[in-house]
Amino acid sequence: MAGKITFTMIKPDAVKAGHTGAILAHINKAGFRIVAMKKTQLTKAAAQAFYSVHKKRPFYGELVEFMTSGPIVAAVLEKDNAVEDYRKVIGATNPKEAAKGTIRKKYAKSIGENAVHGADSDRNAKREAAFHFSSIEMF
Ligand code: 3AN
Repeated sequence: MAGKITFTMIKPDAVKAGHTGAILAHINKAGFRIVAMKKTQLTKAAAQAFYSVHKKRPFYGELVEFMTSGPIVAAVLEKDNAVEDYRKVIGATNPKEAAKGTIRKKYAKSIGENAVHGADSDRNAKREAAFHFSSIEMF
């Protein structure tokens, strides 16, 4: 059975551009409950560890650089079928290919600076939530 939890980050481009409030409203309207949330800035070591699955990809260095370039908003979200449904809400990785009305279509600039992160599996959602929040920070 699909899990009820997913993990998201509003990335530095969207935070810098002032889209945090609109993106959180979009998330709420799509039926997600915020279980945990914080504004923070990733250190280089934290970003490298968070994206370690992408270590061999050509964009890894660029991704770590970008994700540490300014504050992010990290959040754990709850809804039935959370991971899959949230991937639909955010849209394709490349905003040019993202469906109309999705967060990335509305707020993302490019494939690298794409406004939000969404976990891609239940296992990663749990890992990523635990990376940013302790059990007493989730409600
Ligand atoms: P998604 O975030 O849609 O799950 P992934 O897991 O393939 O996409 O990529 C993780 C992150 O790496 C993306 N959110 C994006 O910021 C960055 N990224 C992916 N592909 C590229 C690319 N071709 N060039 C630059 N950055 C990329």
